[in-house]
Amino acid sequence: MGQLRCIHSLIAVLFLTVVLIISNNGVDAFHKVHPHLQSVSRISVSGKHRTGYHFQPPRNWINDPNGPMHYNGYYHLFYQYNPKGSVWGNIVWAHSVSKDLINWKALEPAIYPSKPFDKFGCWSGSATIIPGKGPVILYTGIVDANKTQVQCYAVPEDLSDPFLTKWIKPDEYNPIVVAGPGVNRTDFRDPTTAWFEDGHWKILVGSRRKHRGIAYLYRSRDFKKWIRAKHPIHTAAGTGMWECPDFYPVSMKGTMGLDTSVVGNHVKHVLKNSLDETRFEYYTLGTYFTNIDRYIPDNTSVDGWGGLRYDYGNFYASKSFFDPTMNRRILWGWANESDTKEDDIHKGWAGIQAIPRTLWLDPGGRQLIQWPIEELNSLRDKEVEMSNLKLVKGDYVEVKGITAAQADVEVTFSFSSLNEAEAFDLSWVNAEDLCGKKGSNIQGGVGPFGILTLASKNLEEFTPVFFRIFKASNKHVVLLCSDARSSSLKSELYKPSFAGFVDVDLSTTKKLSLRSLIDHSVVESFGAGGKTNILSRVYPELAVADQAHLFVFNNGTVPIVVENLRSWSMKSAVIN
Ligand SMILES: *[C@@H]1O[C@H](CO)[C@@H](O)[C@H](O)[C@H]1NC(C)=O
Ligand SMILES: *[C@@H]1O[C@H](CO)[C@@H](O)[C@H](O)[C@H]1NC(C)=O
Ligand SMILES: *[C@@H]1O[C@H](CO)[C@@H](O)[C@H](O)[C@H]1NC(C)=O
Ligand SMILES: *[C@@H]1O[C@H](CO)[C@@H](O)[C@H](O)[C@H]1NC(C)=O
Ligand SMILES: *[C@H]1O[C@@H](CO)[C@H](O)[C@@H](O)[C@@H]1NC(C)=O
Repeated sequence: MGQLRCIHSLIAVLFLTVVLIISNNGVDAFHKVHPHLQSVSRISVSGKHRTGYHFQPPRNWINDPNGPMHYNGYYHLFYQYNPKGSVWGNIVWAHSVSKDLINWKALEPAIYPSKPFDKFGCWSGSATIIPGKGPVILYTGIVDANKTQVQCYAVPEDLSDPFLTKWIKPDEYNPIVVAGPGVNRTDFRDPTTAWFEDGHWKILVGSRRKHRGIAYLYRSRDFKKWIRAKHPIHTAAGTGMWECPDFYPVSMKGTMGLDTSVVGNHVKHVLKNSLDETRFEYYTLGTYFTNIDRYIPDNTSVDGWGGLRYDYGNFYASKSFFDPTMNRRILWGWANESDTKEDDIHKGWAGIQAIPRTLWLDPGGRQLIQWPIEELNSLRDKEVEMSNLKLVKGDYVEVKGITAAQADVEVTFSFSSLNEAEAFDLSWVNAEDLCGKKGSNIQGGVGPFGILTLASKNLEEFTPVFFRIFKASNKHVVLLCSDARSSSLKSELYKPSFAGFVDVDLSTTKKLSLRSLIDHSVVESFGAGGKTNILSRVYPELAVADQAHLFVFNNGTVPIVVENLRSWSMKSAVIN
């Protein structure tokens, strides 16, 4: 691990340099605003790249998941939604409910501008269930055309309505929090789920001061009058605006999730922020010192732009919640489009939510593990299996008999030796760049090996998801790539070579596993049992519907064995 930590610090230094460059340019990466397109809606929506089982509304733009919760027998998902068009704008809280987190029923928008404190927008926030009282939503209201941000609350109009369809924003105490002295009122948003500790409810609100990212802490005895703690719970220099902070405990043993209010010696805390400047999310594991209301990341957890990510692809503004019905913590994340705004207007829709993931602490204590919720398996239909298939350099073998454009595939690869692994160069700190340098067509020692998703018959188009193993001085470095560069014959798309390093010890077992959820324009992959995950958005022209194929491949010198592969055609979910 020493090696990787060293790599991480190097990354941090490099990124700091980038921050300085960016700050000189004054770039603001917040949603691109196209006023003339915000209310342009299409009569018909293009189905070509729409998803079969990833959440999306029938049309228009979506972004952040908001206020996920389980209450009174139903899961609720709210999300940022433009009811009038397929670019960002006119944002309201759309609302859907579900019994299983897979099939959803759409309701009318729950929260939309209607009060002086949210007249210019109802932005992201969270739900908290107050024991004995019911849910309260905290969200960011936009007060004026200068985008002044305040935190507001809303409560269900009728707690006996099982869907909690209507929400009201009481005039009393609203807004609950405004930016006080020294707080940047135009970068002050996204309240977290509250936790209860030492007689107080506590929340975080994301912000920044110049280039220092900040999570302010507010506390309240009654959920109405809130005061800012003397210190933020945590800040980090050079990271820019912290959007959508999420703060919660994870158990140090086992996979069970914990209620957000749990503290103690048996837990670690997670602080996640969405960094507006990179448009990626980072998290640390650490200790929450309740007596001083401070969070301190572990020394194995890099704080900031070189740190750990839930996902190394299109995945942003995520939010977790505790599901008491199955004692698990579930993570929702928004996956934006990788096509152009013109494409989005033509399609009539933009944005999906990733498959909800159960999340827990890896036994090593240095990172989280994520895995698609088990309910997803209910969509598995026809199954195809392969085992003990040897792949020598240059082999690729088709997995036939499933709907490759809408599939779930789980595969375990093994290899006999690591002796021929390529040497790792310590300057390779950025996984995405390394994948860009060493794609599936650059033959290696151990790897590249993996799967080719959304592939056309003759491989004019394909999105390879693969491992590549390198030898550093005292350990092996494993790279997982999800490379969109050959995903579509169409040019002018964003086709990144997304990648992340995988923290596994290959000295004990020479095996690596991969699961990919393939869904027309989505390839959502989980490497090594959910240690390193990558969601890619891709838009094939040929590998569409029944013209899509799935292959396993090896392009390294060392033969690879597909020990076991199971893949399923996936049924469509009933969504909205
Ligand atoms: C918005 O900011 C401008 C420039 O600082 C100021 O002149 C104007 O009064 C502000 N408007 C509101 C509604 O706060
Ligand atoms: C406050 O936020 C605005 C963006 O909304 C930004 O332009 C400005 O630089 C910030 N000020 C400070 C001191 O961070
Ligand atoms: C990291 O913290 C642990 C205790 O949590 C300590 O034992 C170890 O020495 C620290 N390592 C470094 C490099 O500071
Ligand atoms: C494997 O490498 C060869 C040689 O570079 C290349 O032609 C082929 O496309 C590669 N296979 C894949 C799946 O990238
Ligand atoms: C998703 O879209 C791509 C391509 O336009 C951008 O490069 C990303 O910054 C964007 N991601 C987010 C979180 O907005």
